[in-house]
Order: sequence, then structure tokens, then C-alpha cells
Amino acid sequence: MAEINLEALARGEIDVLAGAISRGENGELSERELATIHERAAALESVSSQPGRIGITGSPGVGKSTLTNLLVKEFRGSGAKVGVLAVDPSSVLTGGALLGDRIRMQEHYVDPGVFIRSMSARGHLGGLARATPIASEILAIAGYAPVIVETVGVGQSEVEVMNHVDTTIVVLAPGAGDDIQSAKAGILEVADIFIINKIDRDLEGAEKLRQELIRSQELSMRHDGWRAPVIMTSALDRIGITEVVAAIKKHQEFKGADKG
Ligand SMILES: Nc1nc2c(ncn2[C@@H]2O[C@H](COP(=O)(O)OP(=O)(O)OP(=O)(O)O)[C@@H](O)[C@H]2O)c(=O)[nH]1
Ligand SMILES: [Mg+2]
Repeated sequence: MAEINLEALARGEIDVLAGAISRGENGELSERELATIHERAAALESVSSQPGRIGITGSPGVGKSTLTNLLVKEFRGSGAKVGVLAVDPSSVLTGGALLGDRIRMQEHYVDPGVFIRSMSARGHLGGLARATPIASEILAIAGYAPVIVETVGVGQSEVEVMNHVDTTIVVLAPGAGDDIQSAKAGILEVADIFIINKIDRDLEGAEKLRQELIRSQELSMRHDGWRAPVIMTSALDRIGITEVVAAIKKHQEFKGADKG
């Protein structure tokens, strides 16, 4: 099979981009191609002024896609080309049938500056966890920054996907059974930013959740010294989005400084 035309990819040619991601999904990229992709993406990331990979995770229906949609708008406003990967590990069971419902970004489909791709597991979770970081690197080479990775739930597979982003956002909502006690293991540790969404529905519940999160953070300080901010949003009313963007930038600056 012909190798990826990296020059065409770097020019942002959409068919080359889509084809490369498909080959990554199907495990068809050679070791050499993978190494080249990895190298190029890393080199670009170190010079890019835009945020890199942003992960958004949380229980079904908390508002991840609605928030992603608004973040895409914010970043487009500053002229960036934005990539979106909607990852659905549950598609191992459902065959990906739900995925269409999960993407609420139709308005961006006509914008050539936004590339949206849904990735379902097709019965093989390990493949998905591998293909997602490759896809985000391919997008980076094609000039997309940031790349937003939306993934459903906070189980082990999502944590796996989130290991390959620069900033992980965990979205919660009041009254969604999302209190701290019931939050699945691993969630507090992976979050760089917490969003409490749907505050328009239950401000009191949201405030309670916020207090709980802050308390639990006081109990377990992270090794790197970063304290995940807790941001209250209503994606419906577009409240809190600029704060989220500011927090993303702050976290990525923090990580950049960390790297030396
Ligand atoms: N009241 C209220 N509804 C919201 C808010 N944000 C999202 N919703 C609604 O919640 C529903 C689910 O939103 P999505 O953005 O699809 O949630 P999601 O987390 O991406 O869902 P899955 O991908 O299926 O897990 C939709 O009907 C949204 O309109 C909000 O801030 N307030
Ligand atoms: Mg969604």
C-alpha cells in the first residue's frame, strides 16, 4: 500500500487526512510511518502557540458535545483550525449506533476549518485506544490545533484514551448521580479541569458538587502540584465558556513550563 503523502497531509488535504486516519484505525500504518507521524507531531507541538490535545470526558448526557461545540467556536474565533475526535468505547457493545446522536456539531460540518471524525471501537477496544492518539497526531500534522477528543464515560478505556491528551476535562452535572462518592475510580486523578455543567437546571446542587470536589482535592494533592479548577457552566446558556478556555490555556502553560 502507498505510504501517506506527508507533504499533502501537511498542506491539509482533506482526503489524504481522512485516509491516513482510516489507515490508523485499521492498524494499516507501518512502523516507519508511525514513527514519522510521531516525530512530526511532536516537533509541531513544541512550536505551536495554540493548545494541543484536549480531552473531554464524563457520563453520558452531561453535555460534553454541547460544550465541545462551544469550544470549537471559541477556538475558531481566534483563527485556529480545530479537530474533533468523538470516541465511543461503548460502541464495542452497540456497534457504534449511538455515535451519531452523540455529535451535536452539525453547524461545523460545513466549516473547512473544522474536521470532525467519530471513532467507534468496532469490537476492539485496544485498537481504539491506539488509533485515537495516532489520529490526533495526524490532525496536528495537517495543521489542526487544538484537537478535542470527546469520549463517553470515565471507565478504564476512557482513562486510557485520556492518557494521550495534554489537558483532560472531566464534565459533571448536578443530579446526574455524579456525586463524588459515586464517581468512578480514577476520575479525580485524571482531571486537569472540572466542569460542572447544567447549572441552569440546579444551581444549588451544582454548588454542592463544587464544594465536594474542592474538599476531595484538598485530601489528595497531586504530585505535579496542579490543582484542577472547578468551572461552573451552562452550555445551554453559554455561561462559563471563556473561563474554560482560559483554564485550558493556563494548564497547558503549566505543563509547558513543567517540561522545561
Ligand atoms: N439544561 C441544560 N441542558 C444541557 C446543557 N448542556 C447540554 N444540555 C443538554 O443535555 C443533552 C445532552 O447533551 P450532549 O452535549 O449531547 O451530552 P453528551 O455528554 O455529549 O452526551 P453523550 O455523548 O451521549 O454522552 C442535550 O439535550 C443538551 O441540549 C446545559 O448546560 N443545561
Ligand atoms: Mg456527546
